[in-house]
Amino acid sequence: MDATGFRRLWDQIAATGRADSGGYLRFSWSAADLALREWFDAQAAERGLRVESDRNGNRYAHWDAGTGPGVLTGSHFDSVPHGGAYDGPLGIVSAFLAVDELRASGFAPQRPIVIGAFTEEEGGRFGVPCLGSRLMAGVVDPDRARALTDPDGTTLAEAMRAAGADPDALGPDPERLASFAAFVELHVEQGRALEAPVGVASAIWPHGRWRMTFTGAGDHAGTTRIPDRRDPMLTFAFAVLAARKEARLAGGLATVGRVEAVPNATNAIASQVTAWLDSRAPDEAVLAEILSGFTAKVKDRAGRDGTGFTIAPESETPIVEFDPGLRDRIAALLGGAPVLPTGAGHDAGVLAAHVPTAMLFVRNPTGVSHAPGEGASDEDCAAGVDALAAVLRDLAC
Ligand code: HGY
Ligand code: MN
Ligand code: MN
Ligand code: MN
Repeated sequence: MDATGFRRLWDQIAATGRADSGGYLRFSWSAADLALREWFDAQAAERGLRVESDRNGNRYAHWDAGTGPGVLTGSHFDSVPHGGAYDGPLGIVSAFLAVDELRASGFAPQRPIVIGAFTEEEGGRFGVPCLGSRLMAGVVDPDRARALTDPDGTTLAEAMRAAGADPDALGPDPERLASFAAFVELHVEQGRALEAPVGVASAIWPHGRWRMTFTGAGDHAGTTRIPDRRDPMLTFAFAVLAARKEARLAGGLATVGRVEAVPNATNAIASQVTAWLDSRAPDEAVLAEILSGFTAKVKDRAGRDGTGFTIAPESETPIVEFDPGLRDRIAALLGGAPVLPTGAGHDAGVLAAHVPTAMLFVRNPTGVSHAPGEGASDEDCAAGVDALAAVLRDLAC
């Protein structure tokens, strides 16, 4: 694969869902998502691949060859709000190019090769990450999923119906899982940890997201004396600082990147603040230490502020250690590619509990992700395609 060939296909979707910020607004079941699905179908048709959707809205392009369970590769199209171009789509574009490379070499797979596009991986619209793969794996309740709402109050069920999909079909899909012999997800690296063009994932850090609700007494900003206030924004501000401090002390990560205030008025003391905590750590013990220290300190502060504080998990992912045999086989196949963990969640982290799974990382020179500055060079992306083709060849013969 050469960089020009990668760029040619990459540029076909570069403008889809891009905002003035340079980031992407690719939310599941939105117009941008439907356009990307159409692009996916057109790419599949160009290659004579059989396209289908599963009951959970994940899409597949099948290279029907050989017999038995297939080798799945792919990733997701959706982004966080104003996210980067590569997180997700790189794995899908690379999969099509890897199939091209295998076919151009005359390779005849002994088992099917399937390109997959998972829906709502980021949880950027409906709040639960890896929703499509989690529904397939039976780890998210379909009724809960159907009722999930986006920031405008639209439910997943309504969004799917508007897109011509059937939300009543949502549910576990063990047959689909059993149809995969392995899953390899290629993904842009999202830290600053990969010095070589391509790396292999060893693990996904345990991580989760928690919904926090701070309650107090709404009142007038100009007439309410300080001692008379029960201001949830104050406890919220303390919580943001406490999250950072607990994480730093424990050796993990904690982020508060999303907040909603009621009534969200400049001249009114808030009556309620809702915010989300994202925390991740190298192991479960550190993550538990962050959460317990944080929760205790914020509860204590709420008591002193006269406000209410509740925290509830929205999604939690235990540590994922990828199949060491597959991991080492791939690293060796790629000439001793670096092996490294990631703090980012992926559909591969969900499927790893059901299917032998591996991840390939493509170098991200800025290390920036979930922001417009996310990037990867065409040369490294082309190297990623070559690596993916080599891995698919190895697994499908
Ligand atoms: O949030 C994550 O770790 C992933 O990008 N969904
Ligand atoms: Mn992401
Ligand atoms: Mn991703
Ligand atoms: Mn007034």
